[in-house]
Amino acid sequence: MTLLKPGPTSKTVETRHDWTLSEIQFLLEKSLMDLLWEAQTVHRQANPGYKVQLASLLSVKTGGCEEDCSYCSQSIHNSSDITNFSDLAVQEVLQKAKVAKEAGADRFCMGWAWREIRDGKPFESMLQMVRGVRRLGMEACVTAGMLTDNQASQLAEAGLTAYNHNLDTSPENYDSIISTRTYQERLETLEKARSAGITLCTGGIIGLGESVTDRASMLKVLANMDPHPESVPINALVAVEGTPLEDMPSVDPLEMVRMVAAARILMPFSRVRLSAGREQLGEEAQVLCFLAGADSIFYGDTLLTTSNPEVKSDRELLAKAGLQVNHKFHE
Ligand code: SAM
Ligand code: DTB
Ligand code: SF4
Repeated sequence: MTLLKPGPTSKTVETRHDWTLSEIQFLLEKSLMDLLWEAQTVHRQANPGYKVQLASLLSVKTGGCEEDCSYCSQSIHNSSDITNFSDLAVQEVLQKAKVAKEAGADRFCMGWAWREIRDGKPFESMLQMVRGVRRLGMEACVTAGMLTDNQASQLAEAGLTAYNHNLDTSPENYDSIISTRTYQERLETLEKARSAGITLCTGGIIGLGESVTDRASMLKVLANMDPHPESVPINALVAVEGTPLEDMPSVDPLEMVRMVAAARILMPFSRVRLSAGREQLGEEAQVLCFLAGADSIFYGDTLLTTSNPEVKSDRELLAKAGLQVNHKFHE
């Protein structure tokens, strides 16, 4: 009996930046079996071995944000209960980064609930945090709203690996979700980070009430960036009490699988991050997302203000699925 070993196929992966809306919508609406096959064909060539990056997330400055993002617990326009948080100091943050590294993470992402980065002491602390995380040998990612060219170059100089700023949804659906910042401003923020030599982490959320065409349209903006964003987080809405979207029905897990698969096909060499909403997905759907091309998760018991699967259960899941991680776990 001849055993067929799984391995790369002879077809080479093509990287394109000219995807049309109808091509992308066609992918999203394809038979799930065909979509998964196509995504796997790409993923096995781009990421042989199914390595998964573990990224830990920490909210450094929580709540009180002036923006009105209708999904977000941290907006002053919403009434979610997040009163127990206080801003974290440099040493506290670096201690948490060290713990995350020892737990197996190799990327540390820090969040500030700001409309835009402010100069002065908080920014100096941010730079120190970035330097400290890099000194630990981890990738450092910051998400803190809009930024200036000068701030972007200082962050680049401090060694920042990636700047996270999500598109969230399609240009067409955007105004129904956020009114205090424009889509164009989001694109300009990404451009500033890119010009300073920082890699981009940008993606979006499903489950906001958008149509399949909206999902395709958001993916089109991402996939037609040249170069592609190095990291593309796909979030499922976590419907937080006190936000206008608190009563949204939870996302069908297979819709996440479709988004991940489409993102993988469109951006073969980007990291596709299975982000918020994993608790609602269940193990089987997460495994399908890994098959479809997800190659990173947020790892740690909390996201920014909401919970995430426990480290222990994530380790078990990765082991059960036979996925490789970049670092060994330190018990
Ligand atoms: N204030 C910064 C900004 O908006 O860029 C950084 C923090 S913000 C919380 C980062 C991203 O997390 C948002 O753009 C959004 O895509 C995602 N996010 C926030 N709340 C979420 C929720 N309840 N469910 C799913 N994703 C969420
Ligand atoms: C991203 O796309 N998702 C992460 C990270 N980038 C910053 C944030 C998810 C937040 C989920 C809701 C919360 O915990 O407040
Ligand atoms: Fe503020 Fe970011 Fe939340 Fe929007 S998503 S309200 S910008 S913290």
